[in-house]
Formats: sequence, structure tokens, C-alpha cells
Amino acid sequence: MAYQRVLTIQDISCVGQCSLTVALPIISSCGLEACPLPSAVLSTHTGGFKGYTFRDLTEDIPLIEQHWKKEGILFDAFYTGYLGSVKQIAYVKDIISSMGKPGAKKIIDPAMADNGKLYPGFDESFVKAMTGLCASGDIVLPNITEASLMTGLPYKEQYDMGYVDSLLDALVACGMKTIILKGISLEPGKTGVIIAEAEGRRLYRHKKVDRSCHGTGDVFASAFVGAFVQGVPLYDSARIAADYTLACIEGTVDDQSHWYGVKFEPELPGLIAAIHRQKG
Ligand code: PXL
Repeated sequence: MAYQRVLTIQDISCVGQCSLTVALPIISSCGLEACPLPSAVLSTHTGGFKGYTFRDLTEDIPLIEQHWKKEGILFDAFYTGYLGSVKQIAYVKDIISSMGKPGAKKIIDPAMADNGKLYPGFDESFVKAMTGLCASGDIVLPNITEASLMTGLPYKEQYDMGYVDSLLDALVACGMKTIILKGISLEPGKTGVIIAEAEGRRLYRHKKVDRSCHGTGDVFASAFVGAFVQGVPLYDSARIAADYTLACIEGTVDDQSHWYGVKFEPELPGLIAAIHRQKG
């Protein structure tokens, strides 16, 4: 497959190993051109640090878009993550619908909630707007919390496949097409992802590490984008991304001082090798 250019739209949290500081190095390491459109600049992420700064870049987005249009710049794929406001979501919708080359895939991570709770600063109107953005994408990457918020179904910590299927059915009813539902744990010691397409649903299961780590959704999404945009099939891209995320968690859990993110950099050679093996 020819060299591909990916536009990733999310914040830059200077410290915290999430969003752009994870997406750019992972996507580049996978062999793709990674272009950032920062939605905001924060001193750290919002998940545990106190007193972080937040510079909203909403009004820069249409200016950047206009410049790119003048330059005739187009993208082979889009990957959106954490966004700062409802207005920003509207701008992002416009960019992904007008700045793609023919067939450009739109990969949307709702990145707004986890462990049953919205991240600080988000409300019901943001959830509604994000649901609309997800419906306009090709592939969405929610966790169970985000799926329950977007569909209005209850959030559960203990569940069976019937509950997971009802979440997926409700996401499809909201207009979502291909869904990769993350963090599905149907038996002790195991977790995984469901890859749900119109043709069917498959679960990829792997070992569960009993510590919830920050930024793993962004690590998973970035690795998925890195594999999928290069032509690795959907299921294999999700499997490779899940294995990579697990390796990052395992490389971090013993270091209690590293509570704010995962050490994803040392595991990059394994991710690259897995993608090359799959591509043959
Ligand atoms: O990893 C998701 C994320 C991205 N960006 C910011 C965040 C979070 C999660 O808390 O706070 C700023």
C-alpha cells in the first residue's frame, strides 16, 4: 500500500502519555505520516493531576482548515480522539467530511469517559454531539462507559454477552457502522475487544491485568490506526493493538510512580514487528 497521510485531531497534554503525545509517535513508528490538529493544549491530562492549564484552540481549527484547503492538502485517513467542546465537534465533522481523499477512513474514538464516569468538564450536550460525530465515522472505538452514555443504556460492571450485544445493537441504532468495543471482560482474568461489523461480531480475548491504567484507550486507538490504515485487516488490526496495549501495561504496572500513563515507547519494536508479520 502507498505511503499514507493520517490527520489526528485531539488535545496535546504535555505530560501524561495520552492523546497526541501517544498518537504521533505510535502512528509514525508504524510507517505513516502523522499530522496533528491539536484541539487544546493542557499542561497534563485531567485524570488525576490538580490545577492543570487548558488552552482551548477551537477558534484555530477553521483557520487551519482554510489554509490547508488553499494548499490543496488532503488526507488518506482521519483519527479523532479527545475533543474539548461541542463547537469543536462541529468543526471536526466538517474537516473529516471535506478533507479526505476518496475512500479516506474516519476512525473516531469518543474519548470522553471511563469507569462509569464522564471525564471532568463534559456534560450531556457533549455526549449527544459526540454520538453524532461517531455516527458520521466509519469505525468507532468506544469503551463500555462511552457506549452506555451514548445509547442511554445502564452502565454495568458485571455483565454477560447479552448486555454487550444490546450495547452494540443500540450503537448501530444510533447510526454507527463498524464498532470496536473495548474492555470486554466476560470471565475472570480475561479481557478483550469485540470487533462488530455488519457481517458479524468477533471477540478477541487476552489476559487481564488488574490495574486500570491511564491513556490505554489512546494507545490502543493509535496502534489500531497504525495497522489498519496500512491495510492490515480490521480484526487483525484490533488484535495487534490489543496485544501491544497489554504489553505496555505489563511494562508499567510494577512501577507505582508511573500512575499517569503507560510506558508505550519500549514496546514499539514489538508493535512494528507484529504489523510486518501480518502484512507478510
Ligand atoms: O486519554 C484520554 C484523555 C485525553 N486527553 C485529556 C484527558 C484524557 C483523559 O482523562 O484528560 C486531556
